[in-house]
Amino acid sequence: MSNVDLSSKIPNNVDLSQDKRLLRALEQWQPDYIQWWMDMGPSGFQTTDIWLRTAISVDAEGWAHFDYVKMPDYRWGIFLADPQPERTIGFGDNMGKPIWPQVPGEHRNTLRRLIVTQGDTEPASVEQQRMLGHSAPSIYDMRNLFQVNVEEGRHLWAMVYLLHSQFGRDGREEAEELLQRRSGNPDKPRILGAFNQPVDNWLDFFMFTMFTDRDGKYQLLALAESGFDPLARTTRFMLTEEAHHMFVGETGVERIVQRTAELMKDDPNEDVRKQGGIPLDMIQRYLNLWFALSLDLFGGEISSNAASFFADGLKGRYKEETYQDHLALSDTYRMTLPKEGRVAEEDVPLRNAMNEVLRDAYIEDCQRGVDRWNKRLAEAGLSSRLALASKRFYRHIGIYAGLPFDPEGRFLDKAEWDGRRAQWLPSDADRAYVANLQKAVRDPAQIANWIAKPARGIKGLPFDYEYVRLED
Ligand code: BYC
Ligand code: FE
Ligand code: FE
Repeated sequence: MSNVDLSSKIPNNVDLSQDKRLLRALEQWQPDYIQWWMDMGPSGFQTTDIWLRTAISVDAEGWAHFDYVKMPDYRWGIFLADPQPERTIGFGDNMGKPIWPQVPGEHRNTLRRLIVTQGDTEPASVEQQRMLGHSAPSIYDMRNLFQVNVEEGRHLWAMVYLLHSQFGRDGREEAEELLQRRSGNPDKPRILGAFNQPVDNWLDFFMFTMFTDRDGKYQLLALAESGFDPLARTTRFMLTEEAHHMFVGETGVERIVQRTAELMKDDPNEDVRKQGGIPLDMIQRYLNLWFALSLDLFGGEISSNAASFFADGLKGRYKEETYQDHLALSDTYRMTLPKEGRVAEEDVPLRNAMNEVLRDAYIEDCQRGVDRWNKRLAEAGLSSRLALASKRFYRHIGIYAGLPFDPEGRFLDKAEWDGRRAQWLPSDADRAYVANLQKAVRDPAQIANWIAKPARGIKGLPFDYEYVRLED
């Protein structure tokens, strides 16, 4: 395993102390980052002790150290997965050639754009979630929120390290701009759609970490295949942190579903609202929203950008090693394209379909999570089920963008779609209802009425452990 320097101001396993210029550049960026964190990171709780895990090594076992930390003192560091000896480019036209330890000149601009796009999502998500600490349904959940937030901050560090170490002056400028854009700000928005949407409440948050962080997983897996080795190694380590974010989302929604199921059974008319729970149809509407927003993050179904990323060996497929053919020159991918108010199947050259290939792997993974939620409903003896909407529903990017498909994927006329919108997507009334439930629970043994307790606490500790030491 490579050496992790934890004594340095910026913990790292990239020998930062050997590269004085880079170290200076990062040390200059660090106070700007902290300023951004104080301005745009979690509102409140910045002087509170929180039981957080911090990366201390990069091997699969025991990379994490758990202790009480105040968030601004979190040891944001730079960690790359260990190099794989004699690694070669695994796909595309450069297949079999040596990987690039330095950014190749001919792909410099493209790689910079990919890294900036990835990097931009990380601080964006922290900005989106900044108010949620005030309305946490339990101390356990509050701690998980902050854990996710500091790690998204570290993911920004991961991308900024690449920009500073490989892209010279324009890299440093991009790193500054990553601290200047603001989620949801019309004058200087974040780059990708979902990262400008409000995350107003904990139902949004759990759907976001279930669906949007899971997009992160798939994008990172595709970048982990990159022939640009520093990018591959950075993203491989980020993936170890991402698993926890998706755990938070998947189990968060599961616990809401479980609680809703209990309340449905407690009432002769299965009326959950009367008892202060979140009705299933409302959960479904939030699911529809965040699933559709997250599908957009994969880009257009037919994309010449994606084809060149693949051809050049910059961005691969999910688990590229499981494919036989790494050139993807002769195959096609079947898609359903909208044609004059209906849909028709068409075969698209595989390289141009790479965004869709990744999206379909993602959808399969999402379905597994939804099946788990439905198991809860079945166990409770209820017949209602949650479902993923059609990938044509409520899209803003790609071939279905702006077209009036319903959640079953049927093409409607625009007026009918508009009339039924409130059945499918959270309405103002839904938002008001959920907002009203968001009351902070500060006793570590208690939990809000609309969500079930988790089966266990963190790292072998009980649920009611004091994960956040609130000052009175
Ligand atoms: N919103 O060929 P197209 C995460 C643009 S999440 C706005 O369809 P392409 C995280 C696109 O830039 C993971 N614009 O797509 C999760 C292009 O613009 P130009 C984030 C969009 O190029 C939770 C045009 O539309 N990682 O880590 O294949 C918490 C048409 O391009 C959107 C990445 O995204 C959109 N949704 O791009 C914290 C990986 N989609 O060139 C963190 C890096 C597309 O015409 N990015 N456009 O001006 C990429 O790999 C690719 O850029 C995309 C697809 C996946 C975004
Ligand atoms: Fe991230
Ligand atoms: Fe994440």
